[in-house]
Amino acid sequence: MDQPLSPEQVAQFRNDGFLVFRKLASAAGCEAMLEVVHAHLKRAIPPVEYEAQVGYDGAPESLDAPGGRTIRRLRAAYQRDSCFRTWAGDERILGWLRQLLEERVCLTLAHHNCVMTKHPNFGTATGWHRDIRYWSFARNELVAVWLALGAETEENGALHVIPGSHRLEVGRHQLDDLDFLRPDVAENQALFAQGRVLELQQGDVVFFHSGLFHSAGRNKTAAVKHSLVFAYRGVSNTPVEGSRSAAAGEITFRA
Ligand SMILES: O=C(O)CCC(=O)C(=O)O
Repeated sequence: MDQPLSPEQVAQFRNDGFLVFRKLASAAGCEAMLEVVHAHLKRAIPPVEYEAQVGYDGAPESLDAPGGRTIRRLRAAYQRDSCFRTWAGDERILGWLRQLLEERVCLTLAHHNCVMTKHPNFGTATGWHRDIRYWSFARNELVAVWLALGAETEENGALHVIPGSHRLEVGRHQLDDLDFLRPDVAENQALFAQGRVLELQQGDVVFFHSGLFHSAGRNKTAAVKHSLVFAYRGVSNTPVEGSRSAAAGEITFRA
């Protein structure tokens, strides 16, 4: 590990549920990854997820509807190319995750493990949610590592987070059928008011807790936004047997 997280950074993560690292990846590294991303998007190299399959509000109705084949995620990023594997195994990231999770870490191949794209026009917004909602592990203690391959701004659909919301208890009545926070519930409106946008530049990274409520808007610019996202867990935080979280396996790292 280059430099361990300071006690202040560890305390900030525990309190806020996220940490931002500026310029962690080099411009050259991001551009090399973008080259691979563009080639895979162009040929729609599987596995991919289309906007029509995400099914969020405003998404095209079917694959054959206008915009239906807009790619939302290049799945299985780890398996796609060595540039993504090298990033996923970056010693600085693993060291910091080890500090936060207080044990050796592994990367779960079942969740995130993708290049998220947000296209103009057909790229849909994502409501306020916790990643853990569809994940099944012994504990709600995973960390997503989100790398901005280009600038992420309010305009092109940057992440929004509610600081500290990984520590909140929310009632069933606050959530809709897909476990998004319901916009029509007064308690939620008070939460939304605490949301803040995480504007990122190329190479910036966000670590965020699997219980953190986050959302993202539409892309109102003319250029596609690309982010590489992996999820990590402590080795003792095993997936529930038979669940989707257990289905794809994991990558364990030395030390
Ligand atoms: O870029 C977005 O719309 C948000 C993606 C996200 O939060 C997720 O897939 O968990």
